[in-house]
Amino acid sequence: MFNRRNFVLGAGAVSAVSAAAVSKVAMAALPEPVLQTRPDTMPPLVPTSGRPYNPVVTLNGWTLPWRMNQGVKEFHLVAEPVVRELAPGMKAHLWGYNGQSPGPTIEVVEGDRVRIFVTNKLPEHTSVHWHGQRLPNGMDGVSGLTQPSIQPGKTFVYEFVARRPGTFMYHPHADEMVQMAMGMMGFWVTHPKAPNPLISAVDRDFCFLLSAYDVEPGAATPKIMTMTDFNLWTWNSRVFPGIDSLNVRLNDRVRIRVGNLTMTNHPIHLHGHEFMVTGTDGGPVPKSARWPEVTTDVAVGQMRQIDFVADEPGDWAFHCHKSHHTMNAMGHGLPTMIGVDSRGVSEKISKLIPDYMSMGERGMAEMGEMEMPLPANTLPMMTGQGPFGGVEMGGMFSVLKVRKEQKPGDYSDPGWYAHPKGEVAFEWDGAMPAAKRAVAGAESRGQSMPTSAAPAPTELKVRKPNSHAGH
Ligand SMILES: [Cu+2]
Repeated sequence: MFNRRNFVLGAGAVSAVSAAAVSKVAMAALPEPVLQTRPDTMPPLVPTSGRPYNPVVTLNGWTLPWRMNQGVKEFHLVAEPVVRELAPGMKAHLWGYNGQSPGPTIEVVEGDRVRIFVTNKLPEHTSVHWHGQRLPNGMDGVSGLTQPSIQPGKTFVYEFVARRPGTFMYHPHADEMVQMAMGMMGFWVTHPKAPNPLISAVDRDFCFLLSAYDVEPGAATPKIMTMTDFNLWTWNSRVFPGIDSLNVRLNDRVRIRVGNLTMTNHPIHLHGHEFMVTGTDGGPVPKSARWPEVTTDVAVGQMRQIDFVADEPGDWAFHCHKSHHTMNAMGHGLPTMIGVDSRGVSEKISKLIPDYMSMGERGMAEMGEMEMPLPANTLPMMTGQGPFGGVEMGGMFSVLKVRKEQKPGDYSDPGWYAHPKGEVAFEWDGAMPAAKRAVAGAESRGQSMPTSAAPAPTELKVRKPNSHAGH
């Protein structure tokens, strides 16, 4: 059983400011800022004050504890530079909130009066926009338009009633391109105060934000002027294999909430199950407007809430379907080498450079198999070891682990799925019949109309994949 105290103590790395600072902060009537230094998925923060609700689990993240002050939920966000581990082997110098990028998830209940103190420890001004919320115009956080920006060293107060339940996010509305490229964002969930016909109860409720960075191999700070050509595609500022799996119990009703703060859309795809999009940042989707999907596109600035029953045991891939978003940096600028005969070239170059390898002749999978020398603080482009070998992924990829044995409330990783006998694809070792080829000369075959003049015969000469010689 987790309560707030257990959460704070049990998490270990959650650190409040020192005792001396606490008393100073208390005198100033500010809630003490709670910081998180680890990138692990923290257990759900079960509420111990205010209306009860079923808390969310933030993938590789955590929920911000609050202080109840005369019926108002008070939170303290600190905008500051942070060091975020994107995956073991790579740390990025980002901007975030309370020690991490993304910032902590804020969870409240419909009808709650919420007061958020925002302290700016960045080198430039900022503001916080509460994406999707109904609130007084002056609390909307658009610097210059609805408030003066929060200067470095200053603390601003936002206060409003969380009027509608749903899935929201927060992010700066000041020097936005830079501050979001640096990782400033966080999740917000407003739980319904009473049973809502369009918001069904679930057993597990996960959330994460999509963000993208452009970090040169070997560097640690994102390039802030990048507009579209990002090279690290993250879920909550983590990339595969650094993204935790989503671990559930067989037949759990599962909800996953996704918000997109990158500069492109992401078709989020789940294997083995169909889901319904049950909500957006605009609210719950009417039942008549829901249909089953296995992929849902999350456009820029959008949020999607998907619901499904996890009734198929196994390790199910869950990822963005843009294949270059399931890769890490290093992928750019390499020519396509499939089918190119570079045997002689490799030999000649390796006389001069003994370690030379020509890459990509048989596809790119070999890049996942081989340990190429990389600059320090750089992740392999495609990596990850599964129970059957290399997974050859990066970026926006994780695994939904559905297990009969997973205990209610247990979010720990159960390890790899033990497949029932005879349920794994296997190599055919019987006879191979000769392939039947199409008859040449039938000019209308495979097209709707005959060509007016017979095309000149052409043949593309491609060297077939053969041995791995030379690698
Ligand atoms: Cu994507």
